[in-house]
Amino acid sequence: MFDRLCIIGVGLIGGSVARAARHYGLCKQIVGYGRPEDKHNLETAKKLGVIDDYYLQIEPAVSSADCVVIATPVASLESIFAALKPYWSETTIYTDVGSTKVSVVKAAQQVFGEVPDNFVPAHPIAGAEQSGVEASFYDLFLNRRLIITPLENTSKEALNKVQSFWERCGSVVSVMDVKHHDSILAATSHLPHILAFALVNMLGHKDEQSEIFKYAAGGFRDFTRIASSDPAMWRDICSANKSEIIPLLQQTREQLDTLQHLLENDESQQLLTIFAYANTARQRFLTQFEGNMSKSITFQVQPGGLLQGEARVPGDKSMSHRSIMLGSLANGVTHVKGFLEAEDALATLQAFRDMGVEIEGPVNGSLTIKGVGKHGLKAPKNELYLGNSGTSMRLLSGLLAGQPFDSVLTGDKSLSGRPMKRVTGPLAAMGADIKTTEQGTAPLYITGKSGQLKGIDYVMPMASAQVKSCLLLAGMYADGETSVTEPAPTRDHTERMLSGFSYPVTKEGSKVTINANGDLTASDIDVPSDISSAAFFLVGASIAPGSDLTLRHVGINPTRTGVIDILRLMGAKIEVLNEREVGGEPVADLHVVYSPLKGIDIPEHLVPLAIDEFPVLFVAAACADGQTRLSGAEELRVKESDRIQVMADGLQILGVDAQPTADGMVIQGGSIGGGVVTSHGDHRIAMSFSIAGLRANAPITVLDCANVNTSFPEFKDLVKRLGLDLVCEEA
Ligand code: SPQ
Repeated sequence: MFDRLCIIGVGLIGGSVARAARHYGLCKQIVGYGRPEDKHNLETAKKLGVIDDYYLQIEPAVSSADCVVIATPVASLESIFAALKPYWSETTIYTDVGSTKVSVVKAAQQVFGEVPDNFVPAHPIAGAEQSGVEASFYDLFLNRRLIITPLENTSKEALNKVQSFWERCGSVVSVMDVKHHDSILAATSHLPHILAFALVNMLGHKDEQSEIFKYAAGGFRDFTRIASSDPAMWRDICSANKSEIIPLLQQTREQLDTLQHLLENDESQQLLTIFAYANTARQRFLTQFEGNMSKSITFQVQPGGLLQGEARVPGDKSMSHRSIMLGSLANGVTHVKGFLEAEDALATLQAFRDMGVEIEGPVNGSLTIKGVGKHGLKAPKNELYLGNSGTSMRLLSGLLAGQPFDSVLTGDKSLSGRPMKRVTGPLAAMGADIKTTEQGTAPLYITGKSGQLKGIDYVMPMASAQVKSCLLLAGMYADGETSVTEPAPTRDHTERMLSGFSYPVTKEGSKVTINANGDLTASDIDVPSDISSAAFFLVGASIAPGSDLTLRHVGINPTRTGVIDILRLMGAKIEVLNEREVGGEPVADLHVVYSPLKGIDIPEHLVPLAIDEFPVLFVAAACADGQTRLSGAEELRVKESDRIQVMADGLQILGVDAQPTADGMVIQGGSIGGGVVTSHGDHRIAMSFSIAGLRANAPITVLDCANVNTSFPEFKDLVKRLGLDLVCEEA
């Protein structure tokens, strides 16, 4: 990209820029510049091979450089600009790495009058505990965010080149205006540094300091890591951005006062609410932002083992979503028990918080939702990010189509590839205005059509509970009746829960009908365990000789129990015990013991009733005697991954004769071998291949398992406790 790169200030950041540029082959020659007192440091940089040469005078350093990176503390920028001014070249690109941008721009204005158009202010959000060139490393910026803050006159060419330079160093580049950068960084970087410095300063001055530090553990270390940063640098950053930081310090003080007051008055419930909110918000930050940037999780599964004991798997995902949606729209307070604390359901929860609903928890699966009524949602300030969750996006599109405000729905890579026309098509027929990409995928741009939707009589071309539920939610805001006819029964949690909240909904054969003449009355919800999560253990115990397992409090709604019927047809021994009804949904304990399985032709009418369980049923088929044939399941191709192709590919790697077809698979049962398979980021695929380990004759490595957290974060611990040798590796 460049012939000669000049780094002004070769410390941790400047040195790392140089190392990255060299590592990724972005320039031919790298020189450093520093003051005479920096000579020793520059000498070290040269010895380490970070730079090719150095200068103590600015002219020879920058002459013939086609890119100059200023990596000195922000307080020095004005004097650096002044030194550069006599040698400023039109053909060179100048950029910086300062943590505050208003001050950098002001410094440039001070020296040049107008900021030169070939200066591109930038800020890599990366750092390390140590400082100095010795601590620099080439991948400091890899998968880290980098913000460029161009001005109106910044040259497009220079901007593009700086952006491309950082992208080639592995950074994730965002562009924003200077002031916005400083207000964001004040909250996410500058304030945390001040709090860390303040805490260590306070504790350090206490008499008993040695005692305190001696017993300080991980929490102290994590919280105060950034207090090890360069004090002079942080003094300069905080001074430069004080106008943004001071109001935040005031808010922090108020928050601490609130916590102190709650402690003094033993208001533990309120305290818990604040902690739980923070816990969920941090989780969301990790999945929405950090998760996209790095973290890969691999499951290493040793062959053999059996499943024994008893367990209660987490709450039903479909019902958890719906409990938030209907609880939020109800009049009154809804208490939810058994809520699934996993990423998908938490995405729905966050979306409703973003629309002004007050929700306390979750704490151990319990939530309190302060319903705002059918017309009480508020316009979200930002797009609603729904992660990996198809249910959230499709159901919300129906609900939001008839609101008096606009909204935008986004999701992760997998969700952004899933078909949305199946909902936006019929919603458009009701008068909704929703824009998708040309491929009919998210983001969804919804223009609220309050009071303008009309009911329709829709015959669904595919058996989909999400499409049905979406239209029923839209029907609550439409003029006249909205009816949905399904080609085969699909899960009916929306209809049941609507009735539980006293909202009129009628069912005649395969047709469900709703209209706008109703209101939701808050009602407590007890979410049973998710049969889709239980399915991994039903299959695991059925295929592993010696297994004997009881799964407690599992939802056995007849629209979800296809997996039990299919496994029983294959010869599985599953008993349904203690059947009871909890909050309008049937629940039971499931007892399963090992039994040799045989291959079958899976009856098509069971397909929608077991739609999410096929990945693990394919594993059962691979262990069965004879051939298993599935057809009529083309819907599997548009789930979190193409579950037909991905499972067939993985099973073949494990030595199983698995032939994909357009709408299913043909599997010749036999033995399962070992190997490395990938889940393609699909939670159910990751868990299914892990279960295969119980009957494999060699270790199985399952790549890309982070999304297990979308539906079953406890899976790895639970399956280990029950008898599978699984190790979770994070990188
Ligand atoms: O929410 P999401 O991502 O679509 O989740 C899945 C799953 O495997 O967890 C599908 F991939 O479950 C869907 C299910 O397949 C949940 C659901 C619901 O809660 O209404 C209905 C089914 O989808 P569909 O497309 O058949 O309506």
